Amino acid sequence: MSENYEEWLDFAKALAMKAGEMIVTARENSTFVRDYKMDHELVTSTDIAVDQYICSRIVENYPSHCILSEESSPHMDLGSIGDDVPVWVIDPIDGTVNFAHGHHHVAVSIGLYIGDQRILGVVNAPFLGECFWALKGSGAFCNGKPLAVSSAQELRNALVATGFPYQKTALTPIVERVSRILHHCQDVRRNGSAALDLCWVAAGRLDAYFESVKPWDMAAGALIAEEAGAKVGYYLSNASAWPDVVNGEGLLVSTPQLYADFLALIDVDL
Ligand code: 2AM
Ligand code: CA
Repeated sequence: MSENYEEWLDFAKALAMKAGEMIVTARENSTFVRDYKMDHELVTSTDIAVDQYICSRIVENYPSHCILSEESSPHMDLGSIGDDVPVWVIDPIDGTVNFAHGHHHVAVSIGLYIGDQRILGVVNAPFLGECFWALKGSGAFCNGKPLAVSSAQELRNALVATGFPYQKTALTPIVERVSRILHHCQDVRRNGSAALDLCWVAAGRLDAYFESVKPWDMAAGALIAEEAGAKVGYYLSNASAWPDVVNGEGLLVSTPQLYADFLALIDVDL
């Protein structure tokens, strides 16, 4: 393991903690304003402020690294980046709808990959007082305690999370899959933060999670789930424009025991 990895992880944890404080303060003082990206996707002034804080600190400390960020560089051409260049993948607020509505399921997500390897992930949930992290090959943790996926063996006992896109035209096949899950599994949760759904699979609080999400929603959480023993794969085989290491399209993450059965349940032509 590169000795830089530990240093980068500590740096990412410090950023995520400070960003978490900014988020809590903004909501306590109601000092944020709402706006809409592409007409329908909620973004607040706190998303932008936290993004600026995180990105400026990365540029300051690691000027040779690249940044893919939901708010400031979502169209970064990842194909042109060398295989040995560290790429930070940032979602300043994952769960913006929850943030704006006064819910607690909100997280800062910071991932880092090099080439085709996920190196580290930090997901801090400031209202819940939980900071999740993982380093490739070293396990996954929540507030310092090691994480492990659940031992659920059967679909009928599985608690499953998913999410619904802002794009209403994409809803029908998801609703059909949710209906199949409701018939065969214990229940469904829609918590509103993909990063936290992945961490909750890692913590054994959820048994499976599936959704189509963007790189910044999953870069950190996918490693955290993987390091806790989850299987990370796909229920859709659509060609993606994103490199595999940050491809969240048709993402399926579950305990290894449930993966094949769960995939068979939702892998239907819709
Ligand atoms: P965001 O808060 O950064 O926008 C949950 O389904 C995940 O998808 C979240 O990580 C959220 O990220 C994003 N998302 C996409 N569509 C959403 C919607 N309609 N409501 C809430 N979150 C949505
Ligand atoms: Ca976001």
